[in-house]
Amino acid sequence: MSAKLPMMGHEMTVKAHFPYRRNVRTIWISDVHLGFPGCNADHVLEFLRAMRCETLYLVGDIVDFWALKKKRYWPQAHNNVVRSILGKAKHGTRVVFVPGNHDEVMRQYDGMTLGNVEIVNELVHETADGRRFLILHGDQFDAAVISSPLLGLIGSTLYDNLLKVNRLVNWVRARFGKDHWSLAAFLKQRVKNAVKFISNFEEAVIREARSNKVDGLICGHIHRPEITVNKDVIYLNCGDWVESCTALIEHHDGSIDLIRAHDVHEIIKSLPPRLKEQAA
Ligand SMILES: [Mn+2]
Repeated sequence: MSAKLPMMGHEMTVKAHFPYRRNVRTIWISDVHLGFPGCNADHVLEFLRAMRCETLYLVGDIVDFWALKKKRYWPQAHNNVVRSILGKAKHGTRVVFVPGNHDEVMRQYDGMTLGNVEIVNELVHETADGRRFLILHGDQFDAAVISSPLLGLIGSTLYDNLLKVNRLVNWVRARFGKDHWSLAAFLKQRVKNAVKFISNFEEAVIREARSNKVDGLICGHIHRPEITVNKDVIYLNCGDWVESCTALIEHHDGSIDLIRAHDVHEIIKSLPPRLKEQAA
């Protein structure tokens, strides 16, 4: 299992004389889970405002209809994320929504364009350097990994409770000046079955990419950001906005990186006041 996370190299360096708005060719985000209390909507918003792209792919589980069904929860910050996305769609960004299992109600609108947002269940993206990547949410591979107990955990009450405990731990840690720590990520890394689940998932992804004769596959679903080069196919996972707060970006030369919202936040924080305003 690769732990390679090429986070933020030189590409996010901000020149002080340059207004902060990062221009990239493509952005992929997934598993935002709007409507779920664990969603870090403020980070999503800050990230979306700091970035500009030609194409924005929403790779599923953007709105968490499962959570909304359990409890109606929709704060202003969640509205703002929707507005920001629709605003981009209105002002020239191609926005493509690839529904996930938590927003699978949208899958029936496959092929439609609603309010400038294209809804497509799966599609191929071609990078600037001519590589082809299949994009889908990733729950399609659940059948291949059905033996895993972790699978049932994602979206369950136990998982929600784990995240609640995690938030409490981080509240305490923040008071003592400690860094953010992800309990769920910690558990996922350590539980043997979880590791097996993730490797099974990756194997399923790689098989699918091969059978589609594409250079790689981009998905979300398992809340684990990843870029793994696997001989003939590349596996890319956007991560999520409940724990990792990550996105995939394609630069204008066609190269793809994972970036962390945390790093975007640190850059914005360090900007002079005038630039900070522009970044907001
Ligand atoms: Mn999902």
